[in-house]
Amino acid sequence: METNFEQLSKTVSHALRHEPQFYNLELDNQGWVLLSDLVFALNTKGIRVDENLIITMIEQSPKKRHQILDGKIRAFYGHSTKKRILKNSAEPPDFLYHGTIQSSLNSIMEKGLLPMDRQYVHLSLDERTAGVVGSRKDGKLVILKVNAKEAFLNDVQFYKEENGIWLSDPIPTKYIMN
Ligand code: HQG
Repeated sequence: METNFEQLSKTVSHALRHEPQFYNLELDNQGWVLLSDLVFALNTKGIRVDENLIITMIEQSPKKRHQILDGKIRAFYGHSTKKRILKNSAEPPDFLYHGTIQSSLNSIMEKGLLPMDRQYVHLSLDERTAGVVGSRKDGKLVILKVNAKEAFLNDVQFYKEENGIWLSDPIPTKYIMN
């Protein structure tokens, strides 16, 4: 049977970002679990995978969502677990971008950019990538320019992931340009 890699990617993200406990998994403080434990956990849920299939799924994915290192696997971003995943803080470039939709704009311009259901705000290095992120939602795309360096210099924490994605703590309105 041919593997549906998109579905497998979603399932792995579900386990590693949102509901590890559903699979009897426990993420360490950086979000890692043993790859062999993940495979075992998925098999007990009736999902027939082995380590090679997961490696192939990651390799063929157009988006870098998961990382394997030293026999462990983690999701790069997107966590919603109660226990906060630790990220490496870093000094951001002058500007970062956030793709969203028109109907969220008033709230963002009132309350700032918030992580909502996730642990961190998601930012992109360029407008094009932010456009792809924002376009996942129904509604008119809006790309916000974030005065990241200025925010950083005023104690807003930023985090750089190895796949080029930037995360941050909540961004107050004064650093957001529409
Ligand atoms: C919005 C996907 C109202 C925010 C993507 C966004 C990305 C507010 C939504 C990654 C707000 C949260 C993350 C406020 C923020 N009031 N709305 N104050 N502050 N928002 O999905 O950034 O395919 O949690 O603009 O491609 O869209 O899953 O975050 O619209 O990489 O790998 O609240 O998830 O990657 O939505 O996307 P999300 P996001 P994957």
